[in-house]
Amino acid sequence: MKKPIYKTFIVKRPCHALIDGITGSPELGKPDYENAVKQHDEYIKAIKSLGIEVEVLPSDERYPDSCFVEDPVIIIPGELAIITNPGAESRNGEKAEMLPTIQKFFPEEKIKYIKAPGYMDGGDVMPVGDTYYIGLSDRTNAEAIKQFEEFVKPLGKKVIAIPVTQFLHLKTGTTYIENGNLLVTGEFEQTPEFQQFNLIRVPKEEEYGVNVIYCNDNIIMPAGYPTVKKALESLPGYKKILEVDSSEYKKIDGGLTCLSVRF
Ligand code: CIR
Repeated sequence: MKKPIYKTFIVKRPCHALIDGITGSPELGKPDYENAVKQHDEYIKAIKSLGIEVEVLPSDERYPDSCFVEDPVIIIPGELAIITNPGAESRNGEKAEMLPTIQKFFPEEKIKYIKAPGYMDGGDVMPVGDTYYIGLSDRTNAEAIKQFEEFVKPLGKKVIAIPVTQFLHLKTGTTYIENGNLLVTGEFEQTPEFQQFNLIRVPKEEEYGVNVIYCNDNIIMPAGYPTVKKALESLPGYKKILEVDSSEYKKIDGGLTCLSVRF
């Protein structure tokens, strides 16, 4: 299976309102804004150290969760950009703010739009070669998956819907790191469609560590997940495993993939 080659990541600076981002884990407390900015700086530094161009968008106080740029757009590299229709009301306006940036990279005929009653977050979309696994979650519905399939089928891509019940998004509980390796935790350890992969099972106490970024034979993972780190280090085929502290984002259910659009 051909591996993707990444050249550009889009990120967006966290805003002060980030402390009021949507969260399913209020017991972790509110994010510390200053520290979140510092962690974002480190995130950008790690990406740049891999030779990737980073397009850094300014913060937007109107949208507390807008640094999670993965959700309002999905890029099918070299083919299309799909502007999603984010499933959380307070985030839906982020799609219009993302559009001018996407228009810098794609002509209008290559930009598609998920439309109501379809709604989708990019955090639910996991590409594996020409197959797109898409989480059927609180943020992504069957109608949106149908629209997505209509956009990508003519390009020879396949879409498989995966029910998500324990996590915010599909990629909150599983990420694909190429070479047939899939990190999984919770319900995704049992998902029939995933049994064909080399499953790297992440224990419950380290479940946040399942969300890692694959980038050109390197991996960026959250700091503080030793079992995940050890498992990744034992796999052949990876050059660097970089750790980035994303603890402030964890407090509002954001992982490392959520903080960038990669293509
Ligand atoms: C939200 O609930 O929408 C944000 N607090 C977290 C979004 C995380 N995004 C992602 O997993 N792709």
